[in-house]
Amino acid sequence: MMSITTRSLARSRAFAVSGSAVILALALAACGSSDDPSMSGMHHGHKPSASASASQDSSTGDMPDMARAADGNGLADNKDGYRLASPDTTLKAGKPTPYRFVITDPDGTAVTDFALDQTKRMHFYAIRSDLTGFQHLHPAMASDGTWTAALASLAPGSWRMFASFSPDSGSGKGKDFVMSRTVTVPGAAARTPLPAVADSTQVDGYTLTVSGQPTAGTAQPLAVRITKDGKAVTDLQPYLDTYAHLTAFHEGDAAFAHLHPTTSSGKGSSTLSFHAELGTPGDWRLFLQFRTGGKLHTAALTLHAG
Ligand SMILES: [Cu+2]
Repeated sequence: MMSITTRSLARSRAFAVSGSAVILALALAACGSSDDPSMSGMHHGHKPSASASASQDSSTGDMPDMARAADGNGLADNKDGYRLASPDTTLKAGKPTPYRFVITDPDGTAVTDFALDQTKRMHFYAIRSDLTGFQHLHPAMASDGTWTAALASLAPGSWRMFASFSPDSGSGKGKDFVMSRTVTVPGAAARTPLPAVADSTQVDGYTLTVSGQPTAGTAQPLAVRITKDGKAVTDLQPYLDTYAHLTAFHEGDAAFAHLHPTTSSGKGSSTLSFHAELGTPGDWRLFLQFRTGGKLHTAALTLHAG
């Protein structure tokens, strides 16, 4: 289902860090069937089409190419002539392991020029087919364009490796891409059932409570409140230039959705905005990363998009 029109609806979001509560307001649009990988890279604030998410008032129709606004699901390994290539189709289980890859341009040449996004030139995600094992890494690039993601130990099974980037030269300059490839980790693979849909979850002593009901095909705000010992958290620290980082994967195909809040800090309060692309109905596993006391926390929650 197309949901281009929902983009403009997804624009009133607020992230309020008030004295009493931390509210992450997410706007969940449904563009997962769309065709523009940039739509899934909403955190790429340098991209014009993503600028709406950085705008307080996004009522303007700033998507000149609405027809392309589909398919941000990241399941393909190529787009617009660019390609994610890797020699690593099988990785060993049970120990830290590197995953090597290269991004090639339409000429087949390795791309070495990438734009900074959220302080990084490459964002990398690993997820097992049952949506366990989430890893969010920032790989290092060799001078020849070969990236190496230093993966933590992988459980046996089928994995999907996502690269999210924006070339800084060539025909892809200014575009946001998300691509993925699968990797097999040999061994006895036990499938973990997706945890039930819930409106709260806990991590490291923090409780995250979600309110709002995302609906595929429409924009729905989703608020996440972070508390500890019953009290609202007020000591969120910046992580990748923002106060929270949200990634989501769709059950079944591991389609990708990515949200970064846009932050504007004021006296005693911050406002973060999210824009999500949950285009496919079904259950999504959300991974919300935030930082306090110098430590990164990753909470997970199953959300249903009807
Ligand atoms: Cu990242």
